[in-house]
Amino acid sequence: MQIDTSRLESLLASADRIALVGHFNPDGDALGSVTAAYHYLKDRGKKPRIILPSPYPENMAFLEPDDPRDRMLICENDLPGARALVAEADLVICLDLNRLSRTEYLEQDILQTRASKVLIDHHIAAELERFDLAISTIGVSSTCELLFWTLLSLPDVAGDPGRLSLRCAESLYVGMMTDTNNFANSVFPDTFEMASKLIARGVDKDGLQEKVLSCYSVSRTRLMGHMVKDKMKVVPQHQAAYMLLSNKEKERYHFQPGDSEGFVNLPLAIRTMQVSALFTENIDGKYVRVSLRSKGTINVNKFAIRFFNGGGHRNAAGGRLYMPLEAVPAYFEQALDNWPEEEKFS
Ligand SMILES: [Mn+2]
Repeated sequence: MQIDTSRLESLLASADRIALVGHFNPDGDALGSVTAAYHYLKDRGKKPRIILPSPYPENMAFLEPDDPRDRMLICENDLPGARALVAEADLVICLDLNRLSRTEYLEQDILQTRASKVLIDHHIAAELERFDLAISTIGVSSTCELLFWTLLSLPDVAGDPGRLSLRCAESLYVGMMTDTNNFANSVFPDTFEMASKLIARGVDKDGLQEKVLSCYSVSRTRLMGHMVKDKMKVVPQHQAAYMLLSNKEKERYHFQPGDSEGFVNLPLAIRTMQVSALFTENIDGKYVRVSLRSKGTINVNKFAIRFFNGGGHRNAAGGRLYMPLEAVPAYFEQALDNWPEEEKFS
């Protein structure tokens, strides 16, 4: 995949301090893309800093930059510090987010800064008009894949993955591996080509898999069992299943960020299920986080837009509900009943 990077190259050439911004509740792709960009820019002699709205899962800590002064800055721990980094930056690069509101705290800061703004993202309906440059397509597995092809297209890398540091290559691999659920979803021919090039570059695929995917605690595994056995509700007439995760349960199972990763996919392993939903009470109890998954041609992106104040991809989307967790089952089952056929299969 060739990407026109002439504009990006000129923005990078004239920038020194570069803020790399990921989304709220950062996942492997958000973390992989901000850290890969960090390593590339650092190796190029720039001063990049990573800003994340909220903490990342513990198993991703190995992605932290080695230089302690460059540790990822978490808005929820230091919002003034995050705002200062955005204000001082010559260039702001947002990765793996389609709307500035997904930074939760920094939308106004990013809009108001005089710095140039770049978006690199693979979600539907990105806010292209809010950026000076947007590298945005849904025809890739992940932001990390898009970033990989972008880096390869830059003049100094010139198509040679050997010119990316191993840390950069590892970060790219992690984001692609997690967003595709280890090559299960949204995989394109280019995705395998990327994986092949990164492995040839020296990425230890098995090591990363073990670090990132086989990393759970006993209590997380028990929570997963509890969700499937006691919480999964099946709606047979819609070939749908859903689960609710409350703050009380999170407490009982010593919940850590990232622990519910993958729960929403579990019901789709059932032959007859086409749609799955996970509803998670937010820590402050102010809203319910919605995760939606589907098989094949069923489009949960439009479902998320219409009923759940969100969006995403055809087979994976998310959103929020501003109602008590107890009210969600009735709301969700009604939404299934009212889901317009032409949107469901669009
Ligand atoms: Mn992603």
